[in-house]
Amino acid sequence: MTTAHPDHTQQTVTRLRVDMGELSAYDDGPALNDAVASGARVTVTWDDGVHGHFPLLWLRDHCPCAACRHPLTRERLYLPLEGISGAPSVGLDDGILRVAWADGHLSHYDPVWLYQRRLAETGTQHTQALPARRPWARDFRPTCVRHADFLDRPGEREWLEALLRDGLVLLEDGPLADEEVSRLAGRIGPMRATNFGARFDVRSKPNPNNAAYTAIGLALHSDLPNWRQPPDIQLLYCLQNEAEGGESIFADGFAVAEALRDADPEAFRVLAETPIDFRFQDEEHDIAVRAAVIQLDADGNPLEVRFNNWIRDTLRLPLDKVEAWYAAYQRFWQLLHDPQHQIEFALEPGQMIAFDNRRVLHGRRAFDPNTGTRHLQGTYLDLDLLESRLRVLAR
Ligand SMILES: O=C(O)CCC(=O)C(=O)O
Ligand SMILES: [Fe+2]
Ligand SMILES: [Zn+2]
Repeated sequence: MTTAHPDHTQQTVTRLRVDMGELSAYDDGPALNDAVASGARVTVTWDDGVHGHFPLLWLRDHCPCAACRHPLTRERLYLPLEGISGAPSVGLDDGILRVAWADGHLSHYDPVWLYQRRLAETGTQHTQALPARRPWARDFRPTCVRHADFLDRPGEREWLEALLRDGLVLLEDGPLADEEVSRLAGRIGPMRATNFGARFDVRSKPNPNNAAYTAIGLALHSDLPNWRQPPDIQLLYCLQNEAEGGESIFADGFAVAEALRDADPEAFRVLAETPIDFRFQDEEHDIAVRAAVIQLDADGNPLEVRFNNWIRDTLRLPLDKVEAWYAAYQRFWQLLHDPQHQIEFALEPGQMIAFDNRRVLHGRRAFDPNTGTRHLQGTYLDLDLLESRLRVLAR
């Protein structure tokens, strides 16, 4: 056991950094005061009084030395297939945790890196600092970022954080330029292509293969729930909106699912536990999947809402389950379309709405194409690349 030198300040720790083999920055944090090995664990104490317990196996697996992590790719080379043989000697070198293993290998660990990764006794371990999802309150209004600000790192970061937190964010004052949506999407990552192409035009078309390409009203829905992996994020960039009608409508599917759970637990259970069929067919495609309307994660929280009445396929359920399913669907439909759960506004030319297609449902009022043109350009993005972009911007 070693105790850090009493005059060991936080500045010194910041200077004496072990390269833990990651590109992400670990901000300054407390210094290490103490490290003790006992049994199969090392217990460390930081100068804010917090203790951390690290199993020896875990520490060996996370050694950042050049033999254990590739110095260029920073990927792990160490393979944790062997146990730890013999008791290591543990101490602090200038405030850095040193573990000298019985087989002669030597490891050093940055105190702040360890602090951020200390292991809870039980329960879910939080991973990395991405904005937590926040259900829409009654007075929810979308964050709006100016196009010019989005082109700068802080504005793009604000946009990404709002999108991850609220599942919806607005951009305004953009140019009325063809393909601007593709240029904006390109900052985040490659566009996610579907059977409607990588980039699609939403306007009323002569031979539509999709309700969006007509002028009819679209009730709240998610796009492409007939895919095993529906697109994560949808971008809709407004180029023209002169027609009468065509206002956009949105609802937080997760918040409304929770409202359903409160109001009618049985309806919630039915929608969460009953897979149904979704299917899209045109001349070239027949894309179908069977999945529940509300999908839950391992903790029972909503993970995805699949909701799209016009591509819901034949309801194939056991006879005794049919009525209960319709009752549950009606209940969810009514709650979603209750004005207190919706926001509605007309997109202005130069505005772009972005939303989490697996959480937030979208729709539009009918419009009259004889009164003017309505033209949106849309695309999809993967959530992984949104999160990636935010981590890169936060470095
Ligand atoms: O026309 C709109 O506002 C939305 C159309 C739509 O639902 C879509 O493009 O996915
Ligand atoms: Fe849609
Ligand atoms: Zn090593």
